[in-house]
Amino acid sequence: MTATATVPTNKIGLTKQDYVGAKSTLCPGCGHDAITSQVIQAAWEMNLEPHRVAKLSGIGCSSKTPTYFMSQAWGFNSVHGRAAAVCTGAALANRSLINLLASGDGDSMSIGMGQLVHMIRRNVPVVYILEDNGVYGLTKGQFSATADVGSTLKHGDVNEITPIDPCTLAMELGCGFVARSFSGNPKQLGTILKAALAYEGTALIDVISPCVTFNNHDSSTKSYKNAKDREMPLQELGFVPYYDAEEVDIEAGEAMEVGLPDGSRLTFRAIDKDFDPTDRFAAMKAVHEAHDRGEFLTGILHIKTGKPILHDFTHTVDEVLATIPQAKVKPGPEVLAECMRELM
Ligand SMILES: Cc1ncc(C[n+]2csc(CCOP(=O)(O)OP(=O)(O)O)c2C)c(N)n1
Ligand code: SF4
Repeated sequence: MTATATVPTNKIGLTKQDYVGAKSTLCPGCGHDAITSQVIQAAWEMNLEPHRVAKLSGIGCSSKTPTYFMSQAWGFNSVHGRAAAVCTGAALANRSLINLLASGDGDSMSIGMGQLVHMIRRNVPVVYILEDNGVYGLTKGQFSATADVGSTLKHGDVNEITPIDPCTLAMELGCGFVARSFSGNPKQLGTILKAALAYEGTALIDVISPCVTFNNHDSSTKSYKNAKDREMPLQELGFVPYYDAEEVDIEAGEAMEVGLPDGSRLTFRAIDKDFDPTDRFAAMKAVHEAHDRGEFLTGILHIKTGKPILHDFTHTVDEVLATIPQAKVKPGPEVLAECMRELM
């Protein structure tokens, strides 16, 4: 007789399969699908309740990502560049939602830039995954605003325009969780995603995610080969989830530890000993300097906990807005008449 294999479940009794979405229709080998796998793994390990998750996106190959994870979560595939605004609205309407947003460098850094910067200023609670391939994949591979100077398109066009770095931009705006990873580095990406889920406020993760169809040739700085050669991890990251945080001792040594709002703990064993992720200005400088050397730093670039978030600024109520009775939110005719009298 053969023993029946039991499928592992997480703390809320769900299997990893419960976090999977529809089958991907992206090109085989697209970096975005490697990111989806890590989102599924992190959501499962972090015991997310699917009915509490809002998946938001704009338009682009990257913006299809939410379709490929957590079928049972709420999804809103908005128009190009508007995911941040829709997410801000969702957060205001229901503060118990866990917001997961997937966007592209085209979606975020051009048409959606205004939305993104105001989302960061307001510190909207969201894990913002920016799937960065340096091109507009969906519309056949034109340069995006993150393309490096000197990087070429498949047919030889050279980008001459200075790129925008989403991470230094986010740090400039005061974002308290800024990370960069590479879709070819699943271990690091998975840890960063779990830490972002344990964070409160906007967590921006820029993930270099090669477009195998339009931007994976040797003279592109965002090809798999170039990204592998140029990636410089800053730290060996460790994550102790909230449910183990009491029991697990952090190894003594050079590891720095940051407590996260949900009780989880993030540890950093520095590879670059001079790098301090709590010092935002030093982090911005280090990112720029690495870029000038032709490298890109990965890991947690900046972290600051305890910052006020959207709900502190706007004094949102705990109740889900849609459940508040009309009589409580709609001023009656007397209030309206009083307003009119004041205006006369
Ligand atoms: C208002 C509007 N303008 C332009 C487009 C065309 N468009 C669709 S996706 C896209 C860019 C996609 O690039 P990116 O966000 O980097 O995602 P990727 O496909 O590379 O993952 C553009 C310009 C559109 N859909 N809507
Ligand atoms: S075109 Fe590029 S970004 Fe779009 S699915 Fe294909 S490989 Fe991915």
